[in-house]
Amino acid sequence: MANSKYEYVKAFEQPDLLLPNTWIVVRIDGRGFHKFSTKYNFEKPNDRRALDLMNAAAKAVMTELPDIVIAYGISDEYSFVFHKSCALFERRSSKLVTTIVSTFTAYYVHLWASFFPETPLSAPLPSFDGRAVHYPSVQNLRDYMSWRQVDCHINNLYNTAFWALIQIGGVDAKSAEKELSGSLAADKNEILFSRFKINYNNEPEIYKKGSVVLRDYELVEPGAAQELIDEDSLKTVDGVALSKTQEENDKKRRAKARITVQHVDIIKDEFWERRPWLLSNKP
Ligand code: DGT
Ligand code: MG
Ligand code: MG
Ligand code: MG
Ligand code: MG
Repeated sequence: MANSKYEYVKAFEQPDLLLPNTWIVVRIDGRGFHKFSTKYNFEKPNDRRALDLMNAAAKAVMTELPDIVIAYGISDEYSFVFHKSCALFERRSSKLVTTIVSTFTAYYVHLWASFFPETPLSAPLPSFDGRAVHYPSVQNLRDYMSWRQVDCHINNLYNTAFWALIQIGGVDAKSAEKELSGSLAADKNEILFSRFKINYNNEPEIYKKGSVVLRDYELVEPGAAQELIDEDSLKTVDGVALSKTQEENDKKRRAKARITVQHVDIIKDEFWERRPWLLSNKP
């Protein structure tokens, strides 16, 4: 069939393939959530409903996109990690980012009423921006994840101290800010403990560590040989083992796995050693 005379415009579309063989992180972030959190009276410094809603939306995204290996969320942001071998959408950056952003936003709005039953959403509705970054090595990827979790810790310690000074100490925001300026982590811990009897270590893990979303396979003991066998691969016909490709097994395993949200340390080696499939050469 003859092309229309208009079809040449397609040539204006620029390719935006992400580099092959690199880890892809798509990070989304709530637009203007400072204002949004005020409008909906989010509790300070942390609103459990808002975080649970973020986590539910992230779980939905991971369910719809089995290529995502792991996700990590704090505040109004979420990072979704694609394995370096991921071939989804031919690794087109805009297609990956826009799919994640719109799927996440759709679920955030759809699930809002389950988490905020008393406060219906009204315009302007929540929206999110997104970007894709690639990391060439496992070390770079882990440093990225560690960066986000350290950010979570630093912000949460500061915010916990800041709001304790205001809500319990009765000081105004300016004085609280002044008191905390230049303070070290130990100083903030001390203010919380000596002035407000708050032991920061006992604060909820979700606030201190953020939220890790992953597929829940059986944990492997650190240092143990990695042998993840799909039971179907052990099936036999007349005593002859049916060979299934590892890839098929992996796909099945991924689709079957329950997606869980955990509030754990992702900076130390232990998290990754116990879940070798996350960073293995085969996703
Ligand atoms: P942006 O991202 O440049 O469009 O602007 P914002 O306002 O979203 O700024 P951002 O993303 O740097 O900071 C997130 C804001 O969301 C921050 O002002 C605190 C607010 N927020 C997030 N989670 C909570 C929460 O659980 N409780 C409260 N009160 N505020 C929250
Ligand atoms: Mg921002
Ligand atoms: Mg934001
Ligand atoms: Mg943010
Ligand atoms: Mg289409």
